[in-house]
Amino acid sequence: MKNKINFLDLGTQPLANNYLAKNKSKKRENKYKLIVCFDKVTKLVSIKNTFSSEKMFNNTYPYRSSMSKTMINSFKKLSKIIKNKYKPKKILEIGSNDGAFIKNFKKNLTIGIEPCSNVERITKKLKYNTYSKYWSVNTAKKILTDHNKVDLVYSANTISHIKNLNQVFEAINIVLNEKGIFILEDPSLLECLKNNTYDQFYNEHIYVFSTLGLMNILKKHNLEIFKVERLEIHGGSNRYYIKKNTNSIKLENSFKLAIKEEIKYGLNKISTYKKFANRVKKSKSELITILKKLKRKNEKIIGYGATAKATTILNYCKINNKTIDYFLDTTKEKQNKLMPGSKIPILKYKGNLDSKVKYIFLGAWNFKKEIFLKEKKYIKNGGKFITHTPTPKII
Ligand code: JHZ
Repeated sequence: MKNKINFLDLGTQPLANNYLAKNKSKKRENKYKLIVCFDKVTKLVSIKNTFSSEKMFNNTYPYRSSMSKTMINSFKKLSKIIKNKYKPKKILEIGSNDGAFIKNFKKNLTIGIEPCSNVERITKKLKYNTYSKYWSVNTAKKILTDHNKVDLVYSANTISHIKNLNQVFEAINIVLNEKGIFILEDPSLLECLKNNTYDQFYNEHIYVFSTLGLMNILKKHNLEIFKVERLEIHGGSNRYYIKKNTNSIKLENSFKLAIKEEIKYGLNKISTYKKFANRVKKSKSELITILKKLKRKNEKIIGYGATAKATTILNYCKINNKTIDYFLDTTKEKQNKLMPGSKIPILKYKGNLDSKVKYIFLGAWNFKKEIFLKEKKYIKNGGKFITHTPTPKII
């Protein structure tokens, strides 16, 4: 703990994916102090107060990976590369959610691990080989017994959600072939700092990884990153290609470049994070100013995409339903519920936006391209979006 320095305080927050039923709006929510810290030794950035996996990922989990075309296309593209380049006989996905990735493969080729049983049921129904379990050494041993070792492990937006990284990587070593590849994909800390997307921090994102930090933890488990692919997805993610260090694949330039760029930006120094924290404070006051100005003119503002990330912004900036009337979302499990903390209602996205709405707060800013394309009529008719990244503005 001595090595960890707190650098950002995002206030008191509810659990981000804990959408409230309308009749439970008076119920006291579980809240915590969202503080972000930097580990001087490992260079990992993590949140200070965490919840158990059972509290966050259970049989009422609302998030579905298949809700965006961008995600579906990204998984499709990667699957093609995997099939052509690595030709694995067995693939394991950690955090298989509703099957957006594994659906690109034959059923006998993949194994999925998804702890949220309500979500895992979706892939089980489709006859995919999925387990409703948390990723751990015990789960890895079970996979080994049932299937033997695998050639490829893939995990997107999941490893950063697990506190005990040592156990995560120990478990990877159990199931991965000596020549196997582990592909890990998560939001990039560098992009988060560059774009002031402080909403990447919430209870589920225990870590926001840099190549530097991840490399240090992997090293302890004789695992090494040999390639880093930069993705636009989720506002800038890194796809890390990892191997056992007994595997003779050589380190690619992209890995060396990623490290170089992170050091150049200062991801190894606390001063960089302190500067980011100052920018976050400024971002908060600028966003509040924009919203207040619009409300003074009696403008109606709604939200688009009831994301987990939006919960951090709404609660940090103390925005409630006096400012944003409602959020629209395509996810059935979120509709007719209330945003955590701010209690802003979430309505079903039906395709045509209310013509009285001139301003939309972009909760799903990470799918801006997809959403702007979908809403070109609204934009053509003068409709505006409000975003907080890279700096708060109306676009
Ligand atoms: P999206 C979740 O975070 C939780 P969130 C989790 N912790 C994580 O890491 C990421 O996902 C990967 C809606 N939408 O992906 C669908 C529309 O309504 O940014 C989703 O509810 N219309 C596991 O919640 C939300 O927006 C659309 O056109 O921050 C997007 O959520 C589109 C494109 C999306 O993740």
